[in-house]
Amino acid sequence: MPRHRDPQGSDAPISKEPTYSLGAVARLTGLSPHVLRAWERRYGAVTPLRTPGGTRRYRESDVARLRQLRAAVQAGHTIGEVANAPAEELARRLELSPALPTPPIAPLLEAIEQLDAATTERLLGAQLAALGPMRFVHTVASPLLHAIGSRWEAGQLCIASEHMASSILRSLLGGALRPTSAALQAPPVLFTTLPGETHELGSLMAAVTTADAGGHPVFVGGNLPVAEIADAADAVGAAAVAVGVCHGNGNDSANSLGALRAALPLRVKLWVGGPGAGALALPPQVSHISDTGELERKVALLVERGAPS
Ligand code: B12
Repeated sequence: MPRHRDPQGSDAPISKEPTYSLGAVARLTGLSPHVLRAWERRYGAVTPLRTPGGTRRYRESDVARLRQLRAAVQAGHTIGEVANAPAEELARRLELSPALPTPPIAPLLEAIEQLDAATTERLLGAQLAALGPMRFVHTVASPLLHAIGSRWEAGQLCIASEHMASSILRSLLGGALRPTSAALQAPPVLFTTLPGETHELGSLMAAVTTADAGGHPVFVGGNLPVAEIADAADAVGAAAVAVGVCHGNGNDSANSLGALRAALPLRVKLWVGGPGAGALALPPQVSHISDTGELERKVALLVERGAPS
């Protein structure tokens, strides 16, 4: 059971589920601590738990509601209108709100097909600067890679085009990983892929998500032997190792994960994510992270505790 130390005395657990501090919720929702307190006090938007010393502790349901409220406000509603709306009504209002425009990927695909590296780099760089790393990952890089995959599979795009685009994305996303000085204080999370898995961009994108959530990702590239991963985790003092499985190779991936789990001290968490992860028979003490939200929550807990637990 997680124990949350109350700075004013008691360290008794106040909830069976994980709970988050004000600072962690600010990072998870993008709302400042000031706004979080104001929405609670003035509008009763959420009512966090309190430790015996009075410190706020937010449940996952509070975080989910605050994210929904933030999205509603961004879509043009006032907080007063939506603060006490039931979740279904909020979801309906959000469905009716005009979505943020998605940048077109057609010009990018054209440049990639023509092996025009300068234009590809310029277009991608401009979108990264305009959207920020997270929106860039979800609205540009990810759909672009999936489109490249489909075209390649259909024989419409050559391997050189794919390699060129992958290499440009790798360097742009690598630049987005530069940690802030605050993030450097957080326990490192090592990102890589298992031996034989050359798809490393998904893992790099998960590392970008971790940086955005206030964590301290260390991306070491993919296709690493198990002993190398364990040594790298030791060298950087990783609190968690996050492995991306894309193509996967069934039993081999599961066996490598088992060997990696055995090679890491138990205090180091082992996380696995990516499109091929769900189908693997996971060894004990290996957690499947199914989506970005779950990764962000795990990172927030890690940052808050400051050390592996
Ligand atoms: C680029 C690419 C390559 C590049 C990779 C370059 C690089 N440096 O990474 C290269 C050329 C090396 C390559 C090789 C191959 N590829 Co390839 N490749 C792709 C492509 C186009 C993009 C993959 C990618 O980067 N996706 C990145 C993002 C967009 O997706 P994602 O992985 O799902 O990641 C997201 C989440 O899942 C999550 N996530 C990912 N990892 C992690 C980890 C953690 C811890 C967490 C929490 C979350 C998380 O975060 C990401 C962002 O949201 C895909 C097409 C596709 N549909 O994805 C094919 C694709 C994956 N490749 C495919 C194939 C078949 C191959 C080859 C076998 C081809 C061959 N015959 O040699 C080899 C496999 C080599 C090997 N053993 O690994 C198939 C896989 C089919 C399957 N299901 O098995 C695909 C789907 C293409 C297709 N449509 O057929 N490939």
